[in-house]
Formats: sequence, structure tokens, C-alpha cells
Amino acid sequence: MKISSKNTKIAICGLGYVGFPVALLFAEAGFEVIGVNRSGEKIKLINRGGSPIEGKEPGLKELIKKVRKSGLFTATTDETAYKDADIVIVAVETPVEDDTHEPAYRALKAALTSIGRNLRKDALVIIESTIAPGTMENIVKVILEQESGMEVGQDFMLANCPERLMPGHLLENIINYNRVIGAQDEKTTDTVKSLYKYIVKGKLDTTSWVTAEIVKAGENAYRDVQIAFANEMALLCEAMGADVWQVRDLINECKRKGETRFEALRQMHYPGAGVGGHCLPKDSWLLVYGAKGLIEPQIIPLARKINNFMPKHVFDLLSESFKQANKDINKAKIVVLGYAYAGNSDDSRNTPTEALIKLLGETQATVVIQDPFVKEYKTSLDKSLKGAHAIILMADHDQYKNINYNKLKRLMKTPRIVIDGRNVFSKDKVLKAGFIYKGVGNI
Ligand code: SAJ
Repeated sequence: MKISSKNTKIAICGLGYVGFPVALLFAEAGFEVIGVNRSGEKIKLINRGGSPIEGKEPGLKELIKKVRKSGLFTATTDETAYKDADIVIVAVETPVEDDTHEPAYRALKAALTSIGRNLRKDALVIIESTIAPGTMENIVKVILEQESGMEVGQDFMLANCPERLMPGHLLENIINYNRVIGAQDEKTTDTVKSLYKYIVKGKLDTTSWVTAEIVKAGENAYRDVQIAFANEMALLCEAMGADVWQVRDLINECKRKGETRFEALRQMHYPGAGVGGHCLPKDSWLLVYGAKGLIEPQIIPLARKINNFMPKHVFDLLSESFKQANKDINKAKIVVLGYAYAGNSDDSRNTPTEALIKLLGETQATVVIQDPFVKEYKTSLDKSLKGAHAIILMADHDQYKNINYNKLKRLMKTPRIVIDGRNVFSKDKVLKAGFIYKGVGNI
């Protein structure tokens, strides 16, 4: 297939944080793009120029307007739309089961079945979703061949090109990040490369399906382990009376003079109130699932355990503070600042705050959640803080970074406890203003 924006039609399966911006960028590059999604509501929203993505996404609104004018991108729930597509890109969620941590491929399997039933000869299917190593070979290929009656390599092409997106930077990531393409033959490799060159300025590395699967899940497992190390350092610093943030700065100052600049020899990550999002909490499990029955990894599951413990640790800091103030937590008003999993995002998938809310729910305290980005918690900050005995900072939204401590003192009631899960407040100033302060890694 010769890729050309003039006559290559692209279908995008799944119009979420990945599929929607990818669809827009290919349409902007001149391709006719049809988005396929199960949710009719989302389709109606997109076809009237709306966006299924909230939160700050630089450039997204302008791109939607530009693409809408071109008329090159429409959305539908009708899976027969795949029949006209030369290329089908799959960007559906691939969560893991809460209890077993095994991949829950319901959305992926449903998508592959619909695509297989409508797949054109010589079409190209590309999986952008993050999947466990071995999934291309043992699930994707099998379902597509079964449902289409065609053979990969012979009758259609199949590749994976894992997404590398972070909410809040979607377009920037797609355009500028290097990408890995997994393909089993040269023709497919070349075709996928020529396609992504239309929207990706970053480097396009090529490898096998399984290596691309391992790289994607592995790069997030790496980050999760790094964060777990930072969290364990926070617990150590609390126990030994140090400030983990100063420790982190000094460790990361460990540099050597390179040819042109100082090279950091260490990059300790940020400790915090836990790890959420659509990537890290699940990608480590996808990685180890690929080796199930072959090897029992140690560090990666343990890192998950440490990171999942952090909301409990935040709760313990709160309980200790109430004990220290000799106040009954059950009679308190507690305000949780930040429901989203990360600062300045509306995305609350796998948010660590959920685990904290559950623990607070086991007390009789009155709990108020405030988050300027998450629809159900967009209450006024001052109103939420009024009469609070304690506040717990869980997401480092900009709104929380310039809270006036004297005003906060007037709004709150004794014992005026501040639990800082993301090192947003200044411990010295908060203590001087007469609060009780406990930060993760700095109590
Ligand atoms: N977090 C920490 N400490 C850190 C970094 C993050 O506690 O040092 C927490 C955050 O608060 C959040 C969670 O971890 O709850 C995830 O944060 P994240 O910055 O990793 O954001 P994600 O989940 O959007 O990660 C994405 C990933 N990108 C893809 O999967 C394509 C990740 O691989 C990227 O490294 C990350 O964006 C990024 O740095 O852009």
C-alpha cells in the first residue's frame, strides 16, 4: 500500500485520550479519517465539534476547529466503517483486573472482532494501546485472522506502535516523542513508518511486535520502580527526621562536568501521595503478565505495593496529627484537595485519592473533596475550606500553590492540620502560621 494523505483512508478505533488527538492529527495532515467509538454520546459530541477530553490540552481546541473546517474527520458508532479503511488504528483501553492484575482485554477483543469482520484485503491494522508482551502474537493476530478469514502478512498487515501520551501534553507528545514500531516484515515496517512520518517529528525506531510490547510496558514499569524508590526514601527520611525533598535535591546534584554541560548522575523521582493514571498502575502488571509461568519478577510487583501504600501512609499522617492535637478525627471536617491523579489534569483514572477516600470513609469524619478540574468536585476552594479541621493535598494543581496561609488560618478551625502529599506547601511558613504540618517525606 502506498501511503498518501490524498487517497489513504484511516479509521481510528477508540476516541479517548489517544484515539481522538491521533485522529485530529492525521486529518490535519490531509487524510480522510473516520473515528469509530461504541459511545453514541461521544460521537454526537465530536461531530458537533466538541472534545471528549477535558483538562488543559494545549492546541487541542484550535486543532479541532481547523479539522472541522476541513471536513476530513467524522465519527460514528457503525463498525462497518472499517470496510472503507486502508488503515485501522486501535486505541482502546487495556486495564488490568483489580484482583488478579491480569489484562482485561474486553474492549480490545471487541474492537478486534469488529475490525476483523469488516477488514479489507491489504489493509493495515496498528495497535497503539499498551498491551502485555505476547498479545500481538497470541490474541491480536488470532482474532483478526479468525474474524477476517485472512492471513497476516499475506492478506493484511499488522503492527503495533505503542502510544506515549501524558494527559495535559497529548499533541506535544504525539508530535515530538520518539516512537517504537513493532512489525514482523519489511513491507509492514516501511508502510507504518511512512504513515507516522506525517504526524511524528520524533525518531521512529523499528523492531518486532514483542520487543515493542516489552519496551512500552517496560518504560512505565521503570518509572513506577523509580517512584517507589523515591517513596521509600520519603518513609526513610520521615523515620530518620530528614527532609526527603532536600535529600532528593542533593542526590540529583550529584553531577559531573561533561564536554558541554554538567551531566546528572542521578535522577531521583518525586515521592508523593501515590501513583495513579491510565499508565503506571497497570503497565507493570501487563509487563509481568507477559512472563507469567516463566519467571517471578520481584522488584516490579514490590514497587506497585510501595506506591499503592502511599495513600494509606497519607491517612496515617493525618491520624497521627489528630492524636498529636488530641482531637477526635470522627468529629472533624476534612478537606481533600485534588481528586485527579496528577496536577492540572481532570483525569482521575486510578487516582490514589480514591484509596484515601475509602480510608476516610471508615471514620465518622465529614469529608469534602475539592478539585478545580474534576466535574463533580469543582466547588469553590474557600467554601470547601471553611470550618475545616484538616486539609490533605493529593494533587498539585496550580490553584493550591498560592493559597494564603493567613486566609487559610481564618477559614479553618483548630487543630488546623495540613497533610501535604505533593510538597506544595512551605513547611516552615505553615508551621509559623500556627498549623500542624506533615508532608510525605517531611514531617
Ligand atoms: N508520580 C509520582 N512521582 C513522580 C512522577 C509521577 O508520584 O516522580 C505520580 C503522579 O502524581 C501520578 C502518577 O505518578 O499520580 C503518574 O504520573 P506520570 O507523570 O507518570 O503521568 P502519566 O501516568 O500520564 O505517565 C505518562 C506515561 N506516558 C505513557 O505511558 C505514554 C509515562 O510513561 C511518562 O513518563 C509520563 O507520562 C511523562 O513523564 O510524560
